[in-house]
Amino acid sequence: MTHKSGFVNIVGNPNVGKSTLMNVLVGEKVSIITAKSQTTRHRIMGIVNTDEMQIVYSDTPGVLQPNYKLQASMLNFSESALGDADVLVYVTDVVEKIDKNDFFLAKVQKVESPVLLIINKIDLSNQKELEKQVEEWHELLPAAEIIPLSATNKFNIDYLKKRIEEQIPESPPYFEKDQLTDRPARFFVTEIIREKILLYYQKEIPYSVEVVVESFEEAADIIRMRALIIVERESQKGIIIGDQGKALKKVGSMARKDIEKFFDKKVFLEMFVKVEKDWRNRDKFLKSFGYQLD
Ligand SMILES: Nc1nc2c(ncn2[C@@H]2O[C@H](COP(=O)(O)OP(=O)(O)OP(=O)(O)O)[C@@H](O)[C@H]2O)c(=O)[nH]1
Ligand SMILES: [Mg+2]
Repeated sequence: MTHKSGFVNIVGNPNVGKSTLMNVLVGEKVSIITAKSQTTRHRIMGIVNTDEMQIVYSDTPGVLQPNYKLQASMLNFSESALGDADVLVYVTDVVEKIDKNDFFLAKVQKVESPVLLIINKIDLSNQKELEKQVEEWHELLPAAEIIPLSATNKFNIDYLKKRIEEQIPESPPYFEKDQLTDRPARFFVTEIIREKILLYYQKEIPYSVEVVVESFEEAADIIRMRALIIVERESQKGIIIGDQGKALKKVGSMARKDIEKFFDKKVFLEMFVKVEKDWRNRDKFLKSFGYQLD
């Protein structure tokens, strides 16, 4: 029996639904999803295994023009995903402007692997509008197969899966057959906490935050963990903690519930806030948080 294995890399502008699609394709919540753009900051792999096939999906940050080093690293993750894809999944949606970030689209036009162009969120559109968009995209990426779908409504997902599977090359598996992701458990703890921060705080706050898990101890009936929320300025620390610590307590309790679901175990979560001035531009911090620099 021949075995197929390959990398399916999901790229596109912020907020078009890349992570939503990734989770639907993998069948697990590997990536966090919020209505705010720049939710995803890393390249995250989600692996789907059957006896005959292993598909390694990569979710990536939304494409942006970097204003600080953290964003430059986010763009690096997206660009790296253009180079090693067996199948490239370029996601757009029915509301974004077609020429947004055309510097990245120019790179997609040069990719040699097959490209599936997903027009997501068709639940927000109508037949006439969609037909017009399909035509416009076809002009821009003539070699790509265009697949309109709705990730949240799971509409047309089976067809996308079929087209992906058909284009996965023959190869031995790249990862162990029982592996679901390339990330350790702690990574998902930081992401769940960051998701709650994105949901709870306004404006610049979520973008100035990094989360680090300092300790993670698993006992028979409980996992004890200590997380550090890193901010750029003293004033942000005050906002994160909130009046009498109420804000931090609320975020901690929302995060704990989801972490318990994730591990299917009781969790004790302690959270602290620390200021590391201008960390988003400092190599030392970025490296230690797992961001690649040039
Ligand atoms: N109406 C509708 N909303 C969707 C659909 N797919 C995703 N969304 C919403 O779009 C928003 C962004 O979704 P994400 O999956 O986080 O988007 P992303 O492309 O990963 O965003 P970044 O990581 O910030 O680049 C969320 O509020 C989703 O619920 C869809 O098919 N229809
Ligand atoms: Mg995302």
